Amino acid sequence: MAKTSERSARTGNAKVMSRTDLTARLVGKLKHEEAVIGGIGNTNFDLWAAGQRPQNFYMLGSMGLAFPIALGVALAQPERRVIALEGDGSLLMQLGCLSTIAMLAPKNLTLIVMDNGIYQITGGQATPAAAGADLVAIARGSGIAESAWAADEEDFERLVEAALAATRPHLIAAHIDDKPAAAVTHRDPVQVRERFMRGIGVRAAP
Ligand SMILES: Cc1ncc(C[n+]2csc(CCOP(=O)(O)OP(=O)(O)O)c2C)c(N)n1
Repeated sequence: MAKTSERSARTGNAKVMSRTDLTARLVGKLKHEEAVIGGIGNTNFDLWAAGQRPQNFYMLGSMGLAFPIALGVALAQPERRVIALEGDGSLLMQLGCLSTIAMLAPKNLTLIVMDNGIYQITGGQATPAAAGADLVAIARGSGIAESAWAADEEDFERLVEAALAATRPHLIAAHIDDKPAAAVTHRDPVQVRERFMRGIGVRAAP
């Protein structure tokens, strides 16, 4: 497995950051009932820890579905901004979604990849990202031209602001450390679904 410093050099010397901190910075910018889809793994847990907004959907169970679910929400609700958070291992399992997103090009979709180079939640095994797969290069090659590594926290915030004002999909990748998430999502799939459906206005409150 390549050392963190080698991986950073290959991805433009992106700083290794905290997923918990970046997630809180992202959520702090959301003022318009934006939908946020958290993928399985620690992206989900840190989204939960950053505050349980009714417009958050917490994917539990299958890897690689945050971006596809977010694409569906973005197409169904073009007036709402939609953000998806995914781990590198999960995205690498579902790379085809990138070219589909590029082809459909929703104006309101932002993709964020938290790349720690490991399948952290199942024990820290190395992902192909640790061996050299560059998720930004893959996204660009899939047709998402607006794809970038966040160099540091300020750059991450700048990229998020640009993405939230954009009219085509953006992908932001961040090198993150292997610290555990700040909380664990409460596992109640029915509640997760119903709260989200009400949160995005497609289900009336009981
Ligand atoms: C289709 C599928 N394969 C395997 C698993 C087991 N599994 C759950 S989370 C996970 C690792 C996720 O890695 P990543 O997306 O990089 O997130 P991290 O754990 O690093 O936060 C694995 C292998 C699963 N849930 N679904």
